[in-house]
Formats: sequence, C-alpha cells, structure tokens
Amino acid sequence: MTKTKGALIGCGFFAVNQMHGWQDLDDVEIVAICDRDPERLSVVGDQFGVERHYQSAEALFADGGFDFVDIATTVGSHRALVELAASHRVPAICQKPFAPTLADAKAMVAAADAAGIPLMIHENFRWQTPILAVKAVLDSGVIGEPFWGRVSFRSGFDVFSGQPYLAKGKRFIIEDLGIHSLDIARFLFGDASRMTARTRRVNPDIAGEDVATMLLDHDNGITSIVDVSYATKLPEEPFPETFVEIDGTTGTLRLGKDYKLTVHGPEGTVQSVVAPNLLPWASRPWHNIQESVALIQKHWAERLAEGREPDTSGRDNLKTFALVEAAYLSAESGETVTIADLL
Ligand code: NAD
Ligand code: 89V
Repeated sequence: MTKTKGALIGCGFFAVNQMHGWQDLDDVEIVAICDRDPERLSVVGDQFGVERHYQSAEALFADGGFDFVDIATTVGSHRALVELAASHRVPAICQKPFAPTLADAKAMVAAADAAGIPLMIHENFRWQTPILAVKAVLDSGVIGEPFWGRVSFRSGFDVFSGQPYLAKGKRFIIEDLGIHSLDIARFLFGDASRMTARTRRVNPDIAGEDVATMLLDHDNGITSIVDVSYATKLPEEPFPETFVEIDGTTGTLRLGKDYKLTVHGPEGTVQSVVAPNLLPWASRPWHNIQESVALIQKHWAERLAEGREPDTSGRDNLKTFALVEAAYLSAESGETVTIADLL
C-alpha cells in the first residue's frame, strides 16, 4: 500500500495525541517533524520513530517529500505556517484557534484558495462520540424541530499546568475552549446570525476571561445559549465533558454527566450512555478529546484521498471564528453583534 506522507510542525503538549492518531491510520505515515525546541523534537521523534527532524519550517518545506502538513503550534505562528504551506502547495491542517484575528484567518483561507490546496482547521470537538450521538438523535427527527438549545462546559480543572500559555493571553476561555463549544452549536443548530455575550475573570492569577455566557440567534430561528467556565467548582469535576440540552417541537434531548443521554419523544423516554472509546494510547479524563483527534484525522485522510473539502475546512471555520470575534466585541460593547458584518 502506498502511504500518504505527512509532516508535523509543533511537537508540544497536544501534538502527541495527533501523532498517536496518525499512527492509528494504516495508510498515513508521518515522515518528518519540526519544532523550534530540539528537546521536543527528540522526545516526539524517539516516541514515534520519526527520523527526519527540523528546527525550522522553512528547511522542512525546502526538503519536502510529504503530501500534507499538520500544524500543531500555538496560534501566533498559524498564519505564517499556513502561508508557507500554501507557497509550497502542500495541503495543510492547522490547529484551532485558527488565527489571532479574523483578518488573519481570512488571509489564510485566501492563500490556500490561491494555491489550490485544502486547508482544514483541527476543530475536533464536533467529532466527539457523545456529540456525534446528539447529532444522530437530532437527524432522526424524534424530538421534532429544535427551537432551543444549550451547549455548556463548566469546570474547575487546572488547564494551566499542561498549557501554561493559557494563563498569559489577554483572551482565554472563548478563544481556547468556547471556540469548540461555538463550533458544536453551529454543528447542531446551524449557522448563527447574531451574538450577545458577557464575560468575567474570576481567577485573579490569569490575564484573560475564564467565564463566558453567549446567546446566539441561529439563521433557522433556533435560539441557543453557549456557556463556558473554568471557574466552576463542582462536587464532581466533569472536565472535559460538554453538556447539551435541546428542546424540540415533539420532545427533548439532554446530554449530561458521565455521557448520559436522555431522549424524550412521542413514544416515551430512552436513556443511554454515549461514552467515548478509551483508545489504547489515551488516558482519562482526556480520552473523549483524544478519540475525537483520531476521528478528525481519519476524516482528513479520507477527504484528501477523495479530493473533497473537509467538514471543518478553513472556509467553514471562518464562521466559527467569527462567533469568537463577535463574542469578544459584544462583551466589550454590551451590544448584540451581527455576524454578517464580520464575514
Ligand atoms: P505547546 O506550547 O505545548 O506546543 C507548541 C509547540 O510548537 C512547542 O513545542 C513550540 O516549540 C512549537 N512551535 C511554536 N512555534 C513554532 C514554529 N514557528 N516552528 C516550529 N515549532 C514551533 O502548545 P500545545 O498545548 O500543544 O497547543 C498547540 C495548539 O493546539 C494550540 O493552538 C492549542 O490551542 C491547540 N490545542 C488543541 C486542542 C484540541 O482539542 N483541539 C487541545 C489542546 C491544545
Ligand atoms: O481543547 C482544547 O483546546 C484545550 C482545553 C480542553 C484545555 O481547553 O485547550
């Protein structure tokens, strides 16, 4: 079998999951890795048996020999790296958040389009098994036409020990975590036209907001609430579970703690557990996110082979990123923001 060859840029905290995800795919091989930090290059190179190491992305692309690049660096480098991939006409995956600003994200989509390469944002939360289960219930029609929804992520988990940069940015929870929740809202309820948001910083040791409450008007008339918090101290820590509530014209759906799904419809109530699979390399409580990494990367490999745009393409993700930008604008001004004014 001829394998699709990939290169990974950024060998930090999260990239290890991405390397495992690639290793799980029989028809993909990561042939080269790149990180400015030689120690991370050695750690990841040794763990996954990758011999070609680069400290500069320019040198990696100059040598070439791969069919796509997986960019797993933090947001500040995303635009330059995607534009570099485009200049070499190499299909690219870029981690979320897409870019520091919407203008950067638009420029990245334009660069990929001009080069004729696919660009996928690694927006994996919609690929979580429980979220896919919720979508399947909605599509089945059992709760009728949804008219109200809530996507909620409230936790007191210490994310700063694994990802210290999260404590330093002026923007925190909407840009890092709310971005996933907003994408889930789009996935379940469709595109949104207006955003109203309020934010707070509860933790005095960080620079950005750690609580956000967002109200979305969706194009199809659904109203949803997306609420996120890293300042919520619960008796049982739910990290990293997303809870979902949906009311429809003929029933309701609730996704709650420990992945319990309750669907109430005209025929009665069905309860089930829609827990993610614990992949051999995964560890609790991250296994839900880790499985979604494997699933989105499988999706990329399939779409690349078929020559079709991935679901979370750069073009699609501009609409999620616009909600992030709108939430910050709304929280700052106190006004409702019209999404079309940003796109
Ligand atoms: P990290 O700081 O641990 O790792 C980033 C690595 O990239 C570092 O080793 C750094 O040396 C390297 N790097 C940065 N700029 C570079 C450049 N220009 N060239 C080469 N190497 C460079 O960060 P992380 O926690 O692994 O996060 C990386 C990205 O993944 C972030 O955008 C973060 O938001 C995202 N993330 C996504 C999820 C998810 O579920 N999708 C979860 C966690 C983190
Ligand atoms: O998924 C993420 O983007 C992570 C975390 C779950 C910690 O917010 O940064």
